[in-house]
Amino acid sequence: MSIKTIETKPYADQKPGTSGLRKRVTVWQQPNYVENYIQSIFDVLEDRQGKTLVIGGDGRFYNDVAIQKAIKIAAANGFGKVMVGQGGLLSTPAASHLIRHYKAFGGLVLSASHNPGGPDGDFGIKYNIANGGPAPESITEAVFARSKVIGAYRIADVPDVDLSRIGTQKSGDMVVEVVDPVADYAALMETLFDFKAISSLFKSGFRMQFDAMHAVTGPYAHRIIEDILGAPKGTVINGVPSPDFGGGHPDPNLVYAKDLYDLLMSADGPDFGAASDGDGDRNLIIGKNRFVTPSDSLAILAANAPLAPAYAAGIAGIARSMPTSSAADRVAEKLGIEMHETPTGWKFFGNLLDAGRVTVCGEESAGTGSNHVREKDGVWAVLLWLNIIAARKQSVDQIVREHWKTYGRNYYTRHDFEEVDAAIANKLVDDLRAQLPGLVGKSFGNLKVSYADDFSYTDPIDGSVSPKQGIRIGFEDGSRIVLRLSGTGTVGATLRLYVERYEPADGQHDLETQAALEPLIALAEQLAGIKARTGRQAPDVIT
Ligand code: VG1
Ligand code: CO
Repeated sequence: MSIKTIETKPYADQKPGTSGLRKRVTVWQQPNYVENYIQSIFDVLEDRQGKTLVIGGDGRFYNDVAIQKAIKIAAANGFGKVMVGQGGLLSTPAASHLIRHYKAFGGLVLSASHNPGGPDGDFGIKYNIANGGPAPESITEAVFARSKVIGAYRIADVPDVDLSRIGTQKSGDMVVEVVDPVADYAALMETLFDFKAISSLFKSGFRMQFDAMHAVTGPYAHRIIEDILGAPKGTVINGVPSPDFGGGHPDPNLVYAKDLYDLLMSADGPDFGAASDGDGDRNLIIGKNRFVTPSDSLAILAANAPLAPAYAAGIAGIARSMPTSSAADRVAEKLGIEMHETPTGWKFFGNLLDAGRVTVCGEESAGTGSNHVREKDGVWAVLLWLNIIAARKQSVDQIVREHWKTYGRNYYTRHDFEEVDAAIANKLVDDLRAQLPGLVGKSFGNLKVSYADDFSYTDPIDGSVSPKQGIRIGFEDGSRIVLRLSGTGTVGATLRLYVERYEPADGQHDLETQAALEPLIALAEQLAGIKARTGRQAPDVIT
């Protein structure tokens, strides 16, 4: 095999964010941009010689170009084998499963997840380690450091691999195995859930709509929900992955999946609605006349997990990202199990899952998952909901209401201000941080501040410290205001404001969410001045 060493100049901006490196496609199209980044990853990985690497992506624009480069660079860097999804496709959780199942060394996930695609959209690359999870900060920081000084990359001078053909080929001396992206993942799901009970549910006339948003979960949902579980054809819509997600925005929230929401709120709508994001790790759950907030979904899934065979013996603990509501904390308290609050991003759950300290994890951004893989998993969450509905023989609305009657309700919302001037956003956060010491003990109306800090996380397993993970202002009644900057945006800065208020089990559970949180939203504006400083009238997205 002929291996070329190509001289290159470093780029200064290859700093991975919350979940890998995400940039506009036009940035990735610069000379050697992809090559530099992948070589920087490989440069910090010792012992890769002869090992197996999993590669797959969400099928977005540039996936096909980047994947061929990745294969040739892997061949030139001594990997023994690359396992890649047919057509270059693998959902993020399926990639995580393949890495674990075949004991691969790691994997490259080509995705910008919920960000829009197409030639003017975003592309991204993320490295996952041998446990199947996103690389921890120690690795992502080393990759960034390497990318700033890289002087050359190695690439095999070989033809492209035919990714349409399942089976084994060669890229130079390296074996390339093209696999069915769905088969192993579907088999895993079958071991976790009561497929018989879910099939019977569909046979009894239960109606569902799954919106794959023209993204990667289409093939997974068609195979598992329609072919294996027997839901009628047409249950899955927008099920063919397209490079620009059909021109849409593959973020399953009430703004971009509004059609699904409207359908579920209509008189003759189905019983259950779900959607997933670009790379298949997020989920949206909507029952007939009942939207389930992701934070509530985490709590409900954790409380009911033992109804699914995989978790019948109970769960060891729960972890949630810091901005996620504390609904799950109340479940953990009742069950007497461990509860962990981690920074935003799935990489912080890996150690807790590996150590068996937690079984179920979740984020307010519509990510839930368990110890079956090391990523959040959209289809998994949908199947667990179906399993719970089949076992409890109740509607989503009934399940949610009973949950609130047992644990109380955490009213919760997130307001996103996107593409804000980065200097203004940073100053705003700095100024709020400076106010924090003076806030503790202060009262605003009937809200008394019990703590105010910039969240710092010490990993209980490896002791690593991640400071400055977002500002938290907690009140004595359990209410909370959180403000942080997004680490996945690609233009300017995105400010995320998270607001939460607790209403006890015998309290008011039927208030409209924004109205219930209005005093806290107003207080956040008084303290941080987002609208005043950015000139924005309203958030771009409310979830
Ligand atoms: C967002 C979410 C976070 C999630 C991350 C990756 O990060 O808030 O919860 O883990 O996206 O999700 P940020 O830094 O923009 O707030 V995915 O589905 O885009 O990989
Ligand atoms: Co995603």
